[in-house]
Amino acid sequence: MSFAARGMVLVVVALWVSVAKSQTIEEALVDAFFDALRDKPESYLEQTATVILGYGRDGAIDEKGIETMIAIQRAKYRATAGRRLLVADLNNDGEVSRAEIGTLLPTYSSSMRARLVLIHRESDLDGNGIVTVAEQRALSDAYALTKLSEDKAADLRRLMLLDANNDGWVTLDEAHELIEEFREGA
Ligand SMILES: [Ca+2]
Ligand SMILES: [Ca+2]
Ligand SMILES: [Ca+2]
Repeated sequence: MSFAARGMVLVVVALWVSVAKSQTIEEALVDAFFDALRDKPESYLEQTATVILGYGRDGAIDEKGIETMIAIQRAKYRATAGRRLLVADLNNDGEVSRAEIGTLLPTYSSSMRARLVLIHRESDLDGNGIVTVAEQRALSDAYALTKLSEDKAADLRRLMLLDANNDGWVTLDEAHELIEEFREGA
């Protein structure tokens, strides 16, 4: 076998191993999801109801609805994080300078002063004293991802596993029936 052909075989094997591995991880996570469902059926039923009532349509939720929910919640967290700093954007140019922070500080209580200074410092990624729109967005995004992490998002997406009749929609009845089955089986 030529060197190139051997290289190709290695790549194919490596890809196969990584695909097999990722499937195993996803399978393990699916198992964990159903274990959690068995452990805390009420809490899952409540979570599913919240998702369906908040972001579903006609008493059901689909994949798109779950994605919308994730996007809306992350946007809210970004807005919360952004507000903390944008209150100091006194000249409304979208950026927050150290001078603007300095002007605002005396109007704040001592604990709030410390918070504002720390947020500004943390957000000023290149340390030039000005938090630009891009820096602000990066920090807000990071905050949103700590509040609604990829793991948590994956957990929400797994609610689609409750779609017993496989029509692409999870109804509260489906969630309820499945949880009842678990309860009887327990
Ligand atoms: Ca400004
Ligand atoms: Ca900066
Ligand atoms: Ca269904």
